[in-house]
Amino acid sequence: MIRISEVWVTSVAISLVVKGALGGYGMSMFAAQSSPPDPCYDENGNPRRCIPDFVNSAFGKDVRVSSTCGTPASRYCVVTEKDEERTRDCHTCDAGDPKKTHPPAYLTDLNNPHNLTCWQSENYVQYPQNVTLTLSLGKKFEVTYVSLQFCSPRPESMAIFKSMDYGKSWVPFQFYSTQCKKMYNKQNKAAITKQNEQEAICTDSHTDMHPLTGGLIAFSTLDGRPSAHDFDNSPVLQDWVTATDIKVAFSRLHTFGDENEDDSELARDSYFYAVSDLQVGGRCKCNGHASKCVKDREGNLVCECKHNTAGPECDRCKPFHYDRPWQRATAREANECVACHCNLHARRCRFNMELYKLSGRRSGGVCLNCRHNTAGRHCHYCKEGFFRDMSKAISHRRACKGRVPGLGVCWTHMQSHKHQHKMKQV
Ligand SMILES: [Ca+2]
Repeated sequence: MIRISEVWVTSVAISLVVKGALGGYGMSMFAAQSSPPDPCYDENGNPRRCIPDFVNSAFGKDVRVSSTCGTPASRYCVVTEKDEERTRDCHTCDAGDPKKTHPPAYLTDLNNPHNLTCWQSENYVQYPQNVTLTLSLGKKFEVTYVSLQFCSPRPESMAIFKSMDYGKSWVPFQFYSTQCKKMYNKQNKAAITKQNEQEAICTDSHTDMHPLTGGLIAFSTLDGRPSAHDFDNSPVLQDWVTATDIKVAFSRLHTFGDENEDDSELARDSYFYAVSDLQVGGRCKCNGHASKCVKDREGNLVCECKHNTAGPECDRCKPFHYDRPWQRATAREANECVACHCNLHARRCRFNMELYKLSGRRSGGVCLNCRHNTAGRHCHYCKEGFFRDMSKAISHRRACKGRVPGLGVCWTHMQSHKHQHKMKQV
């Protein structure tokens, strides 16, 4: 009876495993058959590094903005220049009119070059006041670039920040200013060396007031950083590109210097920030252990972890897979997590660094709560008071037997021997 139920449990377990594996690809058998092979394993089933697709992780996401025109409806004027002649065409920004609104959603909508949609700030929010755009990516990403396409002239000074803790703390990513020292206390175009790879720099590139519309600012996170070519082996740069949130702060508007003249109202209505497209290019961060990110039951974006890993970024080993320490996958090594060897007698184990080092960095798992009367690091021998039934493999649940009446062969044998001995004595 026990045997039958064991077989049944095993077959259920296998079917669950198969279902689980197929579930990763699609709901139906047909979908599973027609889907491509799992990029996290090679054709022989060996684990290999896998990474999610490169995406614009800002696309379609909400951006929190500190200032938007149109509530109430307001005038704004667009400056154009022709043959040194400057003209201003004035329009209305009205959040209540679909044709005249410039909401934050226009920052991350589909970017059609023939029909640009622009978010726009209120007029003349000038230094020391700033305008900020904050974007939550929902989880850790490895960011390759942050780019902004402007409808207005580019800012005279702006900063890009990142957060790695969902907006609790911020660190600078990059500064742009015509006056780096004065605005951000940074040297213009400081050199990046191996010693300061995780430091934001300031540049006066891309800060010209011209073009008056259509200018671009694109910050490439790894550009000019010495270890970029050896990213796999640079924890500093891996950390540098990691972000959960991106914030852009427009610090100072470019002006023609006419904002304090008699006709200053017209001039001030000409100065605002307007952006048609904000992009954050990168990959969902899964440390080389997942090929895609999916929404979990709570609607949070998480890695679909393979290689026996777990966690939102596949940043730890899944339970019972602690035979060696967690590691990020590299191009050469998948560094998959390995199950502890407990001979089917334990469900829990822990990692021991000393044992791992002693084994030549091969195995450090220690089984916990060995069952079926077994003991030892791998539940590989019988615990005190029990003896090994050599007719069964050590992984058999009855491999260890007790010396208690009615159960142990040896005991019965010994008792009968004693009995005979006693009889003889009598
Ligand atoms: Ca747009």
